[in-house]
Amino acid sequence: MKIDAIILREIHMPLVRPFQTSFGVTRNRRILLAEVQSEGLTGWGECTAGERPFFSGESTDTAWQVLVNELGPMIAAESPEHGGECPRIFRTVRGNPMAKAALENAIWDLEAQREGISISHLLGGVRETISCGVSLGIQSSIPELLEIIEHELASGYQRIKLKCKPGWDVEVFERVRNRWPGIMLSCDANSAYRLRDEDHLVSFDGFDLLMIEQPLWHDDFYFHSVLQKRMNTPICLDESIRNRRDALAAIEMGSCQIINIKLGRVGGFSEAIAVHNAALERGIPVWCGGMLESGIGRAHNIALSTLENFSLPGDVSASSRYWTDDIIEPEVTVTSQGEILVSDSPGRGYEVRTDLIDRLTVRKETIRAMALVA
Ligand code: OSB
Ligand code: MG
Repeated sequence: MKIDAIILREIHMPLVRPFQTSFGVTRNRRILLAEVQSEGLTGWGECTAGERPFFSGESTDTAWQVLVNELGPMIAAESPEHGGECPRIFRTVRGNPMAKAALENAIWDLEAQREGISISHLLGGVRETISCGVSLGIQSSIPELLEIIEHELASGYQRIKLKCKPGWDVEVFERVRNRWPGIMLSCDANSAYRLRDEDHLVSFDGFDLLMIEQPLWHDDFYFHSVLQKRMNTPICLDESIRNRRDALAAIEMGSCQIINIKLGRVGGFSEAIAVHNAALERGIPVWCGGMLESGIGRAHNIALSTLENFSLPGDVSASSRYWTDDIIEPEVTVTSQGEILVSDSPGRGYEVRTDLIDRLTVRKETIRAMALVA
């Protein structure tokens, strides 16, 4: 499969409403897209790095530098046949998984189109529908949060995840549980707590939470294992799990009972499948996390979520919760049962609105293989 050109773009997309986590507020996304052209086909990938290096060490700007100077030229030179070859091609570049995933996932999209099957089928997916939950940011008041939850439940979403931090936790859970005793409810701290908060975290056990996501340090396994021994609520790791070896270490140490898989955080589909399989073999359920993606990243998240062990509702939700105008057609929609119907058309299953992307683009770079001098 000859790669004719790689086109990298940065697009700016304002969120419908601000999204607040324990580490900050996002109002406007700066998203990098990778378009890979090969023999008349076009694969697309999205880089899920944040605008600032708060979720992980990557940001839109670091990813741009690494894609333009390192990873793009590597793919142009090697013209991989399969998305699964990318980790080998990228092996000399350490870290930078979100930058790597943007290109690797575009190659999987191309490969699926060449084979005439969906990315889901190429990955070995087994689901025709996926179960959806929502991740709700920190709000300025509890009544505002309750109103949002009411709306999301009425839309059909199967699970509500609340972003939390010290000062926005037990009182919130109490009010939500009083109103909705039976809903599937979880929380995500994005590393907002420390060991001195142990007794406070153990008190979360009173709210029948499906899980608590990443309560402690972003790079920790050991202290999560200590905390898990004291808590009944299952711990789910997000930030800590960068690859299959991390998943094995976390499971073996008892640091978590559930794993959140994000394509960008683990470096693309190959490693996501490896983490999925490691968890499956050890009886640990997984679900697909989100990073405020545009439609391209969303389409890839949907394909990943069709693998067997994605047995809990994920954070993959409707385009309209984030964007007035998504860059794919049709946009992602969720049924009144809280499910996304998986497209079986070749590749990512959604058309890309290149006209809209052109209007949103603020920088663009084209990379081709160096012409051989005769
Ligand atoms: O930890 O899951 C997270 C968004 C940005 C950074 C980290 C996280 C999130 C979310 C959003 O929870 C989930 C979504 O995209 O809907
Ligand atoms: Mg998380």
